[in-house]
Amino acid sequence: MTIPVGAPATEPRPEHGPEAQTGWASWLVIGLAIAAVIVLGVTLTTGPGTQRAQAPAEVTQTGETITQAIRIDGMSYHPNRVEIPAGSRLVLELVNGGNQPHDLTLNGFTTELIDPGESATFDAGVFTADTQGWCTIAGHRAQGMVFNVVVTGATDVPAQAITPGSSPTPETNPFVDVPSPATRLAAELPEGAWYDPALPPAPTGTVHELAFTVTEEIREVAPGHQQAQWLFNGQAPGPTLRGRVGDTFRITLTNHGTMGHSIDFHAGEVSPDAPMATISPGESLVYEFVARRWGIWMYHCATAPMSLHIANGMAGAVIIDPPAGLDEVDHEYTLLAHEIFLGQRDTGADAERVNAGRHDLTGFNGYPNQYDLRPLEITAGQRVRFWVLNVGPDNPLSFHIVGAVFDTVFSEGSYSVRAGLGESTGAQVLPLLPAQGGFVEVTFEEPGTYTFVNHIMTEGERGQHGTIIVR
Ligand SMILES: [Cu+2]
Repeated sequence: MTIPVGAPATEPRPEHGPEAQTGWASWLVIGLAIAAVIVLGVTLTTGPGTQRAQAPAEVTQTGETITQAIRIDGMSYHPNRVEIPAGSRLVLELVNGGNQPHDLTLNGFTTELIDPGESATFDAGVFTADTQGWCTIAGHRAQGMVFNVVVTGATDVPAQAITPGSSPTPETNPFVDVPSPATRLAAELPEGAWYDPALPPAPTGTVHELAFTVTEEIREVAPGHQQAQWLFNGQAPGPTLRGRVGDTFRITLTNHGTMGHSIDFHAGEVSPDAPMATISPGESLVYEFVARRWGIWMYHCATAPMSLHIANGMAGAVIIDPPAGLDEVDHEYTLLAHEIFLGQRDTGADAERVNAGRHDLTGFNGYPNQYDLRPLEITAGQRVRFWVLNVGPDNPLSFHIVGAVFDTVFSEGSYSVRAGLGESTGAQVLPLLPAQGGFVEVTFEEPGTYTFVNHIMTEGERGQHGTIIVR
């Protein structure tokens, strides 16, 4: 199917909008003396930051139309550059050979969303200066998805800078004042931000049928700052799933967002091609896997750039119990560690900052310091298992509880220390790279205020820090 995009080529688009059309007509009638005034007027009404070409006096429209076939593959246009004579019109025949929807904004015009396998004819208008276009889907420009039009034969055209996809990485966040630790600890946890860390037992039954719906919504991600998040079932992290070795998980993923999304369950051992495919808005797929191995496993959106989709909230945990069950404890909690990238309200995590690995805050379960604002509460003498998963997207976690020693540590398939084996040893941290997970067990013998932190201290100070009150 071909989507016609933009004005038909037989009805040439104005180069600069209506005011510029007036400019050209006046120019022809009134002559060179007045032209300078009109050019000035066009410049003023076009405004700063526009991608439209300015009208140099030396270039007239050649009337030529250049048609170029462009294939979209991965995060690039092939070719990603075209040379055309100054004053000619460019029509692009775009074919999306990739696995997710894309578009192209160029010269002040933008295509509709082009789904995988679809094509579009795009009249990008007349060019008098070098111009850069890009895909407007979140994060794609930062990944280098740009298209350059280079004009030839223009004289005395001021070299219009081809706007790069990224500006120099700022030292401070240009979009928001990042709340300080003092501000964060004095804040109230907003309604709806609380993520209950208590982990219920696995539900009965051996087949777990679940619906996962993707939405894009504005949420408070740090005190005083709301921004777009991309969510599985309206929450970040996504729902924690639990079952036993041998159970079947059948997840129906439906995309109610505005861009392509997908899901990848690390607990599954399946060919990625079909179940992990990116689906367009409005589409669904079924992802089925048998959990053959126990532990805590990450799942996440696998649509590029994955860093941005994970940074915007698209990650969660699957917990699989061993066939013989786990040791008895009084409480089980789940803590997912992650970075937080602040950005503009409507776009969410800033793609440039994610690409540069420049996070502003960190958190457990979606919000910085949330278990300082609403601590975990247990009774002295109780034994607790903390399941911990680092969903990143990028940075390591050194999970530590101040005042406690872990007598049991399980990570990535094996116990390193285990209570009851008669060894007088223990562990002080559970270290986890992104996508690694495990659990620790600890008995809190004495009342007090304990804290759990990322012992990579600056990361703990950015929000991976919480409180356990033992009474
Ligand atoms: Cu996604």
